[in-house]
Amino acid sequence: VTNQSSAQSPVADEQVDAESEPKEWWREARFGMFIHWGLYSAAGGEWQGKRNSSIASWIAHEFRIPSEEYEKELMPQFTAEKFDPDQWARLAKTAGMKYMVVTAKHHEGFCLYDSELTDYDSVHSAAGRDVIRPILEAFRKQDIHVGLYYSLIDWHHPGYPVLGDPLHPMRENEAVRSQPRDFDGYVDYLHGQVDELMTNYGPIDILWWDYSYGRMSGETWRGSELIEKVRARQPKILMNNRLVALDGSYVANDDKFGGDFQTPEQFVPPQGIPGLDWETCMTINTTWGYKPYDHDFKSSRQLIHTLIETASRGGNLLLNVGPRPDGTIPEQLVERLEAMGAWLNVNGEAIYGTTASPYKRLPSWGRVTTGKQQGGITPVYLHVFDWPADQKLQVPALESPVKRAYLLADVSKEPLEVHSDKTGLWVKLPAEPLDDSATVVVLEVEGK
Ligand code: FHN
Repeated sequence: VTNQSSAQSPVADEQVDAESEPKEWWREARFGMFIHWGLYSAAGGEWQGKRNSSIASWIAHEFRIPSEEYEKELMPQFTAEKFDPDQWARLAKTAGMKYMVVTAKHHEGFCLYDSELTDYDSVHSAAGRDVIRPILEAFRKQDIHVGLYYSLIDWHHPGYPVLGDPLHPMRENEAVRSQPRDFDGYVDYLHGQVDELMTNYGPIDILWWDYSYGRMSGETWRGSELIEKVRARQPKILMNNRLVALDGSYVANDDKFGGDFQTPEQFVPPQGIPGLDWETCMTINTTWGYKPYDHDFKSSRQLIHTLIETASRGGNLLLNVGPRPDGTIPEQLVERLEAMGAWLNVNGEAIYGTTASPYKRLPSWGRVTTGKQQGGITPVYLHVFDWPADQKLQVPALESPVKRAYLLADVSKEPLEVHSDKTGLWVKLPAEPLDDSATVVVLEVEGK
Protein backbone atom coordinates (compact mmCIF):
# COMPACT_ATOMS: atom_id res chain seq x y z
CA VAL A 1 0.00 0.00 0.00
CA THR A 2 1.62 3.24 -1.10
CA ASN A 3 1.10 6.66 0.28
CA GLN A 4 0.45 9.00 -2.65
CA SER A 5 -0.89 12.53 -2.59
CA SER A 6 -4.01 13.59 -4.47
CA ALA A 7 -4.08 14.48 -8.19
CA GLN A 8 -2.89 17.92 -9.30
CA SER A 9 -4.33 20.10 -12.00
CA PRO A 10 -1.96 21.36 -14.71
CA VAL A 11 -3.69 24.75 -14.83
CA ALA A 12 -3.13 25.23 -11.14
CA ASP A 13 0.51 24.44 -11.69
CA GLU A 14 1.85 27.29 -9.56
CA GLN A 15 0.02 25.92 -6.57
CA VAL A 16 1.55 22.48 -6.98
CA ASP A 17 4.02 21.64 -4.27
CA ALA A 18 7.40 22.07 -5.92
CA GLU A 19 8.59 18.87 -4.27
CA SER A 20 5.67 16.73 -5.45
CA GLU A 21 6.63 14.07 -7.95
CA PRO A 22 4.87 14.44 -11.30
CA LYS A 23 4.44 10.68 -11.31
CA GLU A 24 2.16 10.90 -8.32
CA TRP A 25 -0.83 12.28 -10.20
CA TRP A 26 -0.23 9.75 -12.97
CA ARG A 27 -0.16 6.80 -10.59
CA GLU A 28 -3.38 7.95 -8.99
CA ALA A 29 -5.14 8.62 -12.29
CA ARG A 30 -5.55 5.04 -13.53
CA PHE A 31 -7.71 6.01 -16.52
CA GLY A 32 -7.02 8.26 -19.51
CA MET A 33 -8.28 9.03 -23.01
CA PHE A 34 -6.15 8.42 -26.10
CA ILE A 35 -7.24 10.39 -29.17
CA HIS A 36 -6.17 9.36 -32.67
CA TRP A 37 -7.17 11.98 -35.21
CA GLY A 38 -5.54 12.76 -38.53
CA LEU A 39 -5.90 12.46 -42.29
CA TYR A 40 -6.34 8.70 -41.89
CA SER A 41 -9.61 9.56 -40.12
CA ALA A 42 -10.77 11.05 -43.42
CA ALA A 43 -9.72 7.94 -45.33
CA GLY A 44 -11.73 5.88 -42.83
CA GLY A 45 -9.88 2.69 -43.74
CA GLU A 46 -10.76 2.93 -47.44
CA TRP A 47 -8.70 4.01 -50.45
CA GLN A 48 -10.09 4.09 -54.01
CA GLY A 49 -12.86 1.69 -53.05
CA LYS A 50 -10.54 -0.76 -51.30
CA ARG A 51 -10.73 -1.42 -47.60
CA ASN A 52 -7.51 -1.73 -45.65
CA SER A 53 -6.89 -4.84 -43.65
CA SER A 54 -4.57 -3.32 -41.05
CA ILE A 55 -5.46 -0.52 -38.63
CA ALA A 56 -6.90 2.68 -40.12
CA SER A 57 -3.83 4.82 -39.37
CA TRP A 58 -1.67 2.49 -41.49
CA ILE A 59 -3.65 2.86 -44.72
CA ALA A 60 -0.93 4.98 -46.37
CA HIS A 61 1.60 2.29 -45.65
CA GLU A 62 -0.58 -0.67 -46.52
CA PHE A 63 -1.50 0.67 -49.97
CA ARG A 64 1.89 2.39 -50.48
CA ILE A 65 0.03 5.61 -51.30
CA PRO A 66 2.36 8.30 -52.68
CA SER A 67 2.45 11.27 -50.31
CA GLU A 68 1.22 13.79 -52.91
CA GLU A 69 -1.87 11.71 -53.71
CA TYR A 70 -2.65 11.06 -50.07
CA GLU A 71 -2.32 14.72 -49.22
CA LYS A 72 -4.31 15.97 -52.23
CA GLU A 73 -7.18 13.60 -51.57
CA LEU A 74 -7.44 13.88 -47.80
CA MET A 75 -6.49 17.45 -46.80
CA PRO A 76 -9.83 18.79 -48.19
CA GLN A 77 -11.72 16.07 -46.32
CA PHE A 78 -10.27 16.87 -42.91
CA THR A 79 -12.94 19.50 -42.22
CA ALA A 80 -13.34 19.51 -38.43
CA GLU A 81 -16.66 21.24 -39.19
CA LYS A 82 -18.41 19.83 -36.10
CA PHE A 83 -15.33 19.80 -33.90
CA ASP A 84 -16.26 20.74 -30.34
CA PRO A 85 -13.28 20.19 -28.04
CA ASP A 86 -15.35 21.12 -24.97
CA GLN A 87 -17.64 18.24 -25.80
CA TRP A 88 -14.65 15.87 -26.07
CA ALA A 89 -13.36 17.06 -22.72
CA ARG A 90 -16.78 16.74 -21.10
CA LEU A 91 -17.01 13.21 -22.45
CA ALA A 92 -13.65 12.32 -20.91
CA LYS A 93 -14.76 13.89 -17.64
CA THR A 94 -18.06 11.99 -17.68
CA ALA A 95 -16.14 8.79 -18.41
CA GLY A 96 -14.06 9.36 -15.29
CA MET A 97 -10.84 9.89 -17.23
CA LYS A 98 -8.11 11.86 -15.47
CA TYR A 99 -5.77 12.52 -18.38
CA MET A 100 -5.63 12.45 -22.14
CA VAL A 101 -3.08 12.04 -24.93
CA VAL A 102 -3.79 13.37 -28.43
CA THR A 103 -1.86 12.73 -31.65
CA ALA A 104 -0.03 15.95 -32.51
CA LYS A 105 1.52 14.05 -35.44
CA HIS A 106 1.01 10.40 -36.38
CA HIS A 107 3.14 8.25 -38.70
CA GLU A 108 1.52 9.83 -41.79
CA GLY A 109 3.35 13.05 -40.84
CA PHE A 110 0.25 15.30 -40.82
CA CYS A 111 0.31 17.73 -37.90
CA LEU A 112 -2.76 18.77 -35.95
CA TYR A 113 -1.08 21.98 -34.88
CA ASP A 114 0.31 25.10 -36.55
CA SER A 115 3.88 24.09 -37.31
CA GLU A 116 6.31 26.66 -38.70
CA LEU A 117 8.31 23.80 -40.15
CA THR A 118 5.74 22.39 -42.55
CA ASP A 119 2.51 23.22 -44.36
CA TYR A 120 1.39 19.65 -43.93
CA ASP A 121 -0.78 20.59 -40.97
CA SER A 122 -4.38 21.19 -39.98
CA VAL A 123 -4.04 24.92 -40.68
CA HIS A 124 -3.55 24.13 -44.37
CA SER A 125 -6.28 21.47 -44.44
CA ALA A 126 -10.02 22.12 -44.78
CA ALA A 127 -10.10 22.57 -40.99
CA GLY A 128 -8.07 25.76 -41.50
CA ARG A 129 -6.82 25.93 -37.94
CA ASP A 130 -4.62 24.59 -35.20
CA VAL A 131 -6.77 22.00 -33.42
CA ILE A 132 -4.29 20.97 -30.73
CA ARG A 133 -4.48 24.27 -28.84
CA PRO A 134 -8.27 24.23 -28.28
CA ILE A 135 -8.12 20.54 -27.36
CA LEU A 136 -5.51 21.21 -24.67
CA GLU A 137 -7.44 24.21 -23.39
CA ALA A 138 -10.73 22.32 -23.22
CA PHE A 139 -9.27 19.39 -21.28
CA ARG A 140 -7.36 21.61 -18.87
CA LYS A 141 -10.63 23.42 -18.16
CA GLN A 142 -12.02 20.09 -16.98
CA ASP A 143 -8.98 19.53 -14.74
CA ILE A 144 -7.79 16.72 -16.97
CA HIS A 145 -4.04 16.34 -17.41
CA VAL A 146 -2.93 16.78 -21.01
CA GLY A 147 -0.51 14.82 -23.15
CA LEU A 148 0.80 14.95 -26.70
CA TYR A 149 1.55 11.95 -28.87
CA TYR A 150 4.39 12.50 -31.33
CA SER A 151 5.29 9.94 -34.00
CA LEU A 152 9.02 9.42 -34.47
CA ILE A 153 8.15 7.69 -37.71
CA ASP A 154 7.23 10.08 -40.51
CA TRP A 155 6.07 8.71 -43.86
CA HIS A 156 5.76 12.20 -45.35
CA HIS A 157 9.11 13.84 -44.62
CA PRO A 158 11.57 13.36 -47.51
CA GLY A 159 14.42 12.63 -45.12
CA TYR A 160 12.59 9.74 -43.54
CA PRO A 161 12.71 6.31 -45.19
CA VAL A 162 9.67 6.54 -47.47
CA LEU A 163 6.71 4.27 -48.00
CA GLY A 164 7.59 1.08 -49.70
CA ASP A 165 11.25 1.65 -48.97
CA PRO A 166 12.99 -1.44 -47.65
CA LEU A 167 14.33 0.72 -44.83
CA HIS A 168 10.79 0.98 -43.55
CA PRO A 169 10.04 -1.09 -40.40
CA MET A 170 8.30 -3.78 -42.40
CA ARG A 171 11.24 -4.27 -44.74
CA GLU A 172 14.43 -3.11 -43.13
CA ASN A 173 17.49 -4.76 -44.60
CA GLU A 174 21.22 -4.29 -44.94
CA ALA A 175 21.24 -3.37 -48.64
CA VAL A 176 19.44 -0.07 -48.28
CA ARG A 177 21.03 1.13 -45.09
CA SER A 178 23.73 2.82 -47.10
CA GLN A 179 21.31 4.71 -49.40
CA PRO A 180 21.84 8.46 -49.29
CA ARG A 181 18.99 10.25 -47.60
CA ASP A 182 18.94 13.38 -45.51
CA PHE A 183 18.00 11.58 -42.37
CA ASP A 184 19.83 14.19 -40.29
CA GLY A 185 17.50 16.71 -41.86
CA TYR A 186 14.57 14.67 -40.63
CA VAL A 187 15.97 14.46 -37.11
CA ASP A 188 16.45 18.26 -37.09
CA TYR A 189 12.82 18.60 -38.16
CA LEU A 190 11.69 16.19 -35.42
CA HIS A 191 13.65 18.17 -32.81
CA GLY A 192 12.26 21.44 -34.16
CA GLN A 193 8.68 20.22 -34.02
CA VAL A 194 9.03 18.84 -30.52
CA ASP A 195 10.50 22.17 -29.52
CA GLU A 196 7.44 23.96 -30.96
CA LEU A 197 5.10 21.69 -29.04
CA MET A 198 7.02 21.98 -25.80
CA THR A 199 7.34 25.77 -26.06
CA ASN A 200 4.10 27.12 -27.48
CA TYR A 201 1.35 25.13 -25.76
CA GLY A 202 1.70 25.75 -22.03
CA PRO A 203 2.36 23.02 -19.48
CA ILE A 204 2.25 19.58 -21.06
CA ASP A 205 1.95 16.65 -18.68
CA ILE A 206 2.89 13.78 -20.98
CA LEU A 207 4.92 13.32 -24.15
CA TRP A 208 4.00 10.03 -25.77
CA TRP A 209 6.61 8.93 -28.32
CA ASP A 210 5.68 6.36 -30.96
CA TYR A 211 7.84 4.30 -31.75
CA SER A 212 11.31 2.80 -32.19
CA TYR A 213 12.38 -0.34 -34.05
CA GLY A 214 15.66 -1.94 -35.04
CA ARG A 215 18.35 0.68 -35.48
CA MET A 216 15.70 3.45 -35.53
CA SER A 217 15.97 3.90 -31.81
CA GLY A 218 17.58 5.90 -29.00
CA GLU A 219 20.52 7.93 -30.33
CA THR A 220 19.28 7.58 -33.94
CA TRP A 221 16.67 10.16 -32.87
CA ARG A 222 19.48 12.03 -31.04
CA GLY A 223 17.55 10.85 -28.04
CA SER A 224 19.75 12.14 -25.21
CA GLU A 225 19.65 15.67 -26.62
CA LEU A 226 15.91 15.38 -27.24
CA ILE A 227 15.15 14.30 -23.68
CA GLU A 228 17.33 17.06 -22.30
CA LYS A 229 15.58 19.71 -24.40
CA VAL A 230 12.12 18.44 -23.51
CA ARG A 231 12.89 18.34 -19.80
CA ALA A 232 14.42 21.84 -19.92
CA ARG A 233 11.17 23.21 -21.39
CA GLN A 234 8.77 21.03 -19.39
CA PRO A 235 10.46 19.95 -16.16
CA LYS A 236 7.42 18.04 -14.88
CA ILE A 237 6.64 16.17 -18.07
CA LEU A 238 6.34 12.38 -18.14
CA MET A 239 7.59 10.50 -21.19
CA ASN A 240 6.88 6.94 -22.26
CA ASN A 241 9.50 4.32 -23.18
CA ARG A 242 9.14 4.38 -26.96
CA LEU A 243 12.27 6.37 -27.70
CA VAL A 244 13.70 2.87 -27.58
CA ALA A 245 10.78 0.52 -27.36
CA LEU A 246 8.37 -1.15 -29.71
CA ASP A 247 4.76 -1.49 -28.58
CA GLY A 248 5.06 -4.45 -26.25
CA SER A 249 8.65 -4.35 -25.07
CA TYR A 250 9.73 -3.24 -21.61
CA VAL A 251 12.76 -1.18 -20.80
CA ALA A 252 14.69 -1.33 -17.55
CA ASN A 253 14.35 1.51 -15.07
CA ASP A 254 17.95 2.58 -15.48
CA ASP A 255 17.87 2.72 -19.30
CA LYS A 256 18.38 6.39 -20.14
CA PHE A 257 15.73 6.20 -22.86
CA GLY A 258 13.45 4.03 -20.75
CA GLY A 259 11.17 6.93 -19.89
CA ASP A 260 8.75 7.15 -17.01
CA PHE A 261 6.43 4.32 -17.95
CA GLN A 262 6.09 1.21 -20.09
CA THR A 263 3.47 0.93 -22.79
CA PRO A 264 1.97 -2.53 -23.33
CA GLU A 265 -0.38 -2.20 -26.28
CA GLN A 266 -3.76 -3.93 -26.55
CA PHE A 267 -3.09 -6.22 -23.59
CA VAL A 268 -2.85 -6.15 -19.82
CA PRO A 269 0.39 -7.81 -18.68
CA PRO A 270 -0.63 -10.91 -16.73
CA GLN A 271 1.63 -10.20 -13.76
CA GLY A 272 1.73 -6.41 -14.19
CA ILE A 273 5.29 -5.16 -14.72
CA PRO A 274 7.03 -5.55 -11.38
CA GLY A 275 9.16 -2.58 -10.39
CA LEU A 276 8.09 -0.41 -13.34
CA ASP A 277 5.22 1.99 -13.98
CA TRP A 278 3.09 1.02 -16.93
CA GLU A 279 0.07 1.96 -18.98
CA THR A 280 -1.91 -0.32 -21.25
CA CYS A 281 -3.19 1.50 -24.32
CA MET A 282 -6.20 -0.07 -25.96
CA THR A 283 -8.82 0.45 -28.65
CA ILE A 284 -12.58 0.10 -28.10
CA ASN A 285 -13.07 -1.55 -31.49
CA THR A 286 -10.00 -2.91 -33.28
CA THR A 287 -8.48 0.24 -34.72
CA TRP A 288 -7.04 3.54 -33.43
CA GLY A 289 -8.19 5.84 -36.20
CA TYR A 290 -11.80 6.17 -37.37
CA LYS A 291 -12.91 3.18 -39.45
CA PRO A 292 -16.68 3.28 -39.95
CA TYR A 293 -16.97 -0.37 -40.92
CA ASP A 294 -15.20 -1.70 -37.86
CA HIS A 295 -18.10 -2.73 -35.62
CA ASP A 296 -16.09 -5.05 -33.44
CA PHE A 297 -16.73 -3.06 -30.26
CA LYS A 298 -15.89 -4.34 -26.81
CA SER A 299 -18.95 -4.16 -24.58
CA SER A 300 -19.18 -1.65 -21.73
CA ARG A 301 -18.98 -4.57 -19.31
CA GLN A 302 -15.80 -5.86 -20.96
CA LEU A 303 -14.26 -2.39 -20.84
CA ILE A 304 -15.12 -1.94 -17.16
CA HIS A 305 -13.52 -5.33 -16.51
CA THR A 306 -10.41 -4.28 -18.43
CA LEU A 307 -10.10 -1.11 -16.37
CA ILE A 308 -10.44 -3.12 -13.15
CA GLU A 309 -8.03 -5.75 -14.45
CA THR A 310 -5.46 -3.06 -15.24
CA ALA A 311 -5.77 -1.42 -11.82
CA SER A 312 -5.63 -4.80 -10.10
CA ARG A 313 -2.24 -5.39 -11.70
CA GLY A 314 -0.97 -1.94 -10.83
CA GLY A 315 -1.25 -0.10 -14.16
CA ASN A 316 -3.15 2.66 -15.98
CA LEU A 317 -5.54 2.26 -18.90
CA LEU A 318 -5.32 4.70 -21.83
CA LEU A 319 -8.48 4.00 -23.80
CA ASN A 320 -8.71 5.23 -27.36
CA VAL A 321 -11.27 7.21 -29.32
CA GLY A 322 -10.97 7.85 -33.05
CA PRO A 323 -13.04 10.92 -34.01
CA ARG A 324 -14.47 11.32 -37.51
CA PRO A 325 -12.82 13.88 -39.83
CA ASP A 326 -15.63 16.32 -38.98
CA GLY A 327 -14.62 16.14 -35.32
CA THR A 328 -17.53 14.08 -33.97
CA ILE A 329 -16.91 11.05 -31.82
CA PRO A 330 -18.82 7.93 -32.92
CA GLU A 331 -21.87 7.19 -30.76
CA GLN A 332 -20.78 3.63 -30.00
CA LEU A 333 -17.68 5.01 -28.28
CA VAL A 334 -19.63 7.70 -26.44
CA GLU A 335 -22.14 5.15 -25.10
CA ARG A 336 -19.39 2.93 -23.76
CA LEU A 337 -17.45 5.74 -22.16
CA GLU A 338 -20.59 7.02 -20.48
CA ALA A 339 -21.28 3.55 -19.09
CA MET A 340 -17.74 3.36 -17.71
CA GLY A 341 -18.23 6.79 -16.14
CA ALA A 342 -21.51 5.74 -14.53
CA TRP A 343 -19.77 2.74 -12.97
CA LEU A 344 -16.81 4.85 -11.81
CA ASN A 345 -19.13 7.45 -10.36
CA VAL A 346 -20.23 4.88 -7.82
CA ASN A 347 -17.11 2.73 -7.61
CA GLY A 348 -14.25 5.13 -8.43
CA GLU A 349 -12.85 4.80 -4.93
CA ALA A 350 -11.91 1.21 -5.82
CA ILE A 351 -9.88 2.35 -8.87
CA TYR A 352 -8.34 5.82 -8.44
CA GLY A 353 -5.25 5.96 -6.26
CA THR A 354 -5.34 2.21 -5.68
CA THR A 355 -2.49 -0.24 -6.04
CA ALA A 356 -2.36 -3.83 -7.25
CA SER A 357 -4.16 -6.80 -5.73
CA PRO A 358 -2.58 -8.21 -2.57
CA TYR A 359 -3.09 -11.71 -4.02
CA LYS A 360 -0.85 -13.47 -6.54
CA ARG A 361 -3.58 -15.88 -7.61
CA LEU A 362 -6.64 -14.52 -9.38
CA PRO A 363 -9.96 -15.18 -7.70
CA SER A 364 -12.45 -16.98 -9.94
CA TRP A 365 -15.18 -14.38 -9.31
CA GLY A 366 -13.34 -11.18 -10.29
CA ARG A 367 -10.39 -8.95 -9.38
CA VAL A 368 -8.99 -7.12 -6.35
CA THR A 369 -7.44 -3.67 -5.78
CA THR A 370 -5.89 -2.16 -2.67
CA GLY A 371 -6.71 1.28 -1.28
CA LYS A 372 -4.57 3.60 0.80
CA GLN A 373 -4.11 3.02 4.49
CA GLN A 374 -5.95 5.63 6.54
CA GLY A 375 -6.38 5.74 10.28
CA GLY A 376 -4.86 2.28 10.64
CA ILE A 377 -7.27 0.72 8.11
CA THR A 378 -6.47 -0.45 4.56
CA PRO A 379 -9.44 -0.98 2.27
CA VAL A 380 -9.24 -4.03 0.03
CA TYR A 381 -11.69 -3.83 -2.85
CA LEU A 382 -13.20 -7.05 -4.17
CA HIS A 383 -14.61 -6.44 -7.65
CA VAL A 384 -17.15 -9.21 -8.14
CA PHE A 385 -17.82 -9.95 -11.83
CA ASP A 386 -19.59 -13.29 -11.33
CA TRP A 387 -22.04 -13.26 -8.47
CA PRO A 388 -21.98 -16.55 -6.53
CA ALA A 389 -25.35 -18.31 -6.67
CA ASP A 390 -25.00 -19.40 -3.02
CA GLN A 391 -24.22 -15.78 -1.99
CA LYS A 392 -20.96 -16.92 -0.40
CA LEU A 393 -17.91 -15.06 -1.69
CA GLN A 394 -14.77 -17.02 -1.01
CA VAL A 395 -11.78 -14.75 -0.40
CA PRO A 396 -8.21 -15.96 0.16
CA ALA A 397 -6.94 -15.28 3.68
CA LEU A 398 -5.32 -11.91 4.44
CA GLU A 399 -2.50 -11.41 6.91
CA SER A 400 -4.44 -8.90 9.02
CA PRO A 401 -7.95 -9.17 10.45
CA VAL A 402 -10.96 -7.74 8.61
CA LYS A 403 -12.76 -5.15 10.71
CA ARG A 404 -15.76 -4.59 8.51
CA ALA A 405 -17.16 -5.47 5.09
CA TYR A 406 -19.78 -3.63 3.03
CA LEU A 407 -20.81 -2.96 -0.55
CA LEU A 408 -19.23 0.17 -2.00
CA ALA A 409 -22.48 1.06 -3.80
CA ASP A 410 -24.47 0.81 -0.57
CA VAL A 411 -24.65 4.33 0.85
CA SER A 412 -25.69 3.05 4.28
CA LYS A 413 -22.65 0.72 4.38
CA GLU A 414 -24.78 -2.07 5.82
CA PRO A 415 -22.21 -4.52 7.25
CA LEU A 416 -21.84 -7.88 5.51
CA GLU A 417 -21.13 -11.00 7.55
CA VAL A 418 -17.55 -12.23 7.29
CA HIS A 419 -16.55 -15.74 8.40
CA SER A 420 -13.15 -17.30 8.36
CA ASP A 421 -12.18 -20.93 8.20
CA LYS A 422 -9.09 -22.84 7.11
CA THR A 423 -9.74 -22.07 3.43
CA GLY A 424 -9.76 -18.33 4.05
CA LEU A 425 -12.62 -15.87 4.39
CA TRP A 426 -16.27 -16.00 3.38
CA VAL A 427 -18.31 -12.90 2.81
CA LYS A 428 -22.08 -13.34 2.85
CA LEU A 429 -23.52 -11.40 -0.08
CA PRO A 430 -27.07 -10.23 -0.78
CA ALA A 431 -29.07 -12.25 -3.33
CA GLU A 432 -28.43 -9.91 -6.26
CA PRO A 433 -25.42 -7.84 -7.40
CA LEU A 434 -25.85 -4.06 -7.32
CA ASP A 435 -24.23 -3.72 -10.73
CA ASP A 436 -24.19 -6.24 -13.57
CA SER A 437 -20.67 -5.32 -14.62
CA ALA A 438 -18.97 -5.45 -11.25
CA THR A 439 -20.17 -4.98 -7.68
CA VAL A 440 -17.47 -3.93 -5.25
CA VAL A 441 -17.20 -5.37 -1.74
CA VAL A 442 -14.99 -3.32 0.59
CA LEU A 443 -13.01 -5.18 3.22
CA GLU A 444 -11.63 -2.87 5.85
CA VAL A 445 -8.41 -4.52 6.92
CA GLU A 446 -6.52 -3.57 10.03
CA GLY A 447 -3.04 -2.26 9.31
CA LYS A 448 -1.82 -3.28 5.90
O1 FHN B 1 1.34 2.29 -35.31
C1 FHN B 1 0.85 2.89 -34.18
C2 FHN B 1 -0.65 2.82 -34.09
O2 FHN B 1 -1.24 3.48 -35.16
C3 FHN B 1 -1.10 3.47 -32.79
O3 FHN B 1 -0.76 4.82 -32.79
C4 FHN B 1 -0.46 2.78 -31.64
C5 FHN B 1 -0.84 3.34 -30.29
O4 FHN B 1 -0.01 2.82 -29.32
N1 FHN B 1 0.99 2.85 -31.74
C6 FHN B 1 1.56 2.34 -32.97
C7 FHN B 1 1.82 0.93 -32.92
O5 FHN B 1 2.51 0.55 -31.78
